[in-house]
Amino acid sequence: MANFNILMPKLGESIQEGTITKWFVKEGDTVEEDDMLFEVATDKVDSEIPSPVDGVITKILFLEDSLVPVGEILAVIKLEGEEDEEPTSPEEISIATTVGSTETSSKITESSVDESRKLSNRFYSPLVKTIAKEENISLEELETIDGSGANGRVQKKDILGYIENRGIRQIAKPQAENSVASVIERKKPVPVSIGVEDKIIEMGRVRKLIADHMVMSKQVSPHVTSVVEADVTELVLWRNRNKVDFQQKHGDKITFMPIFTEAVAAAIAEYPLINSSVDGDKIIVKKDINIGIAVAKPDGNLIVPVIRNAEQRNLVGLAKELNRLANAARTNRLDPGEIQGGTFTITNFGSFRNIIGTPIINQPQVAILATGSIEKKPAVLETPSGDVIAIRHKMYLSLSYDHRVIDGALGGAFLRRIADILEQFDINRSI
Ligand code: CO6
Repeated sequence: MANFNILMPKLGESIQEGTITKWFVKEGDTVEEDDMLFEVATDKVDSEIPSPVDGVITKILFLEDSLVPVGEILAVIKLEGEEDEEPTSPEEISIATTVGSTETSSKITESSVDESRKLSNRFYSPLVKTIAKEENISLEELETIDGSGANGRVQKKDILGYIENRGIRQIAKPQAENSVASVIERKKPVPVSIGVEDKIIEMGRVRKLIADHMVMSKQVSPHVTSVVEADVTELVLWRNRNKVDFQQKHGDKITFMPIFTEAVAAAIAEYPLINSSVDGDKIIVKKDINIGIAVAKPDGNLIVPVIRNAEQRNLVGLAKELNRLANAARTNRLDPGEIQGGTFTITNFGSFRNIIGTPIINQPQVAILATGSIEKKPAVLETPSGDVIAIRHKMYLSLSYDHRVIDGALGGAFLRRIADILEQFDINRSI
């Protein structure tokens, strides 16, 4: 019988697994090409996956809430118009769907029944296969290892590195019980008494993810926070002067966020260690400056889309990308890849007029900047004719950083540099 295997799609460059949050079909259903089959969630983004073929669903292999590695077979569709043959027929067709691009790549492989659990058709050298066998690493597990060779090929050093860290890794078991909720066990350290009139709200999937990520971050990184004040009067006056013209000329609004982002990218270029991650005993200093922006969603959740290569964009480019990502985040239209790969995060709680906060690091990054509300304040100014008190626009910037790798001197100097860049904003800058 000719079958299409529906595989867990690769939803982003570094995504290795996804949770099936909903099946739109059941065994025995007839589907047409582009009919929705299931919804898959990776981190905080949900994607609906359509059928690439016409046919009948003959098998569904995972229940809802299963966490499944990329490339695993999720369901089998008997192709429309195909007659039943002997069950041992060797022909098998598998399809790999790439979501987030316009391309859908399909691959037709001839394989024996034994090989029908072959996953993504990655090539493994005999040496890698031997090591995997000796170490009891299954094919499914092998598929989760990042390969550093050409086209993501797993090399000897990749599998050896994986084995070294294996003890501390959470391997996704293709079982229904391995839901996101159980990947990190939510502990109940303090018993809670519930009164009859108290309201119980079940945490949604995204809320649980945020909760787990926050706890994990505090456990992984010793956080410290430094705070500086910046006089951003010139910058505020420049925006007041150019707000309307900027929108007319570029078709996008200009807020303070793109200016904060530009200042952060410039400061990171001077203090590259801020743009790093900790990997065991190694510090990985990232080349690209990919700045995550915390966006508050209307449903009360928080998501962090990433402005890639922020250092290469000008103010107009930053404003456009920020507005695009913030809108996509608020309307649930982000691609999974758009929340991946951040190397530093900015959270702007000035949006709701808070002035100082101590943000939690977005792992595996090592620092996060919080920008407070810009407020008018009386301030002492030094002038040639003596000190005067003037009304100035001021804000607090707070930086939480990972004390494993960033000490106070570096964190403080980096933070002060951001403030200095903002204070030196050229009021005559053209738009
Ligand atoms: N000061 C003064 N005015 C501000 C500021 C600050 N810091 N931030 C925004 N605004 C103004 C902004 O210029 C807009 O003014 P108009 O153009 O004159 O209308 C207005 O407020 C609305 O700005 P908006 O928020 O729509 O756009 P912005 O580009 O500034 O920010 C965003 C985009 C996606 C960052 C923002 O919409 C958002 O979601 N912010 C909340 C992020 C958040 O919830 N972070 C978590 C905070 S909790 O970190 C936390 C430490 C703990 C407490």
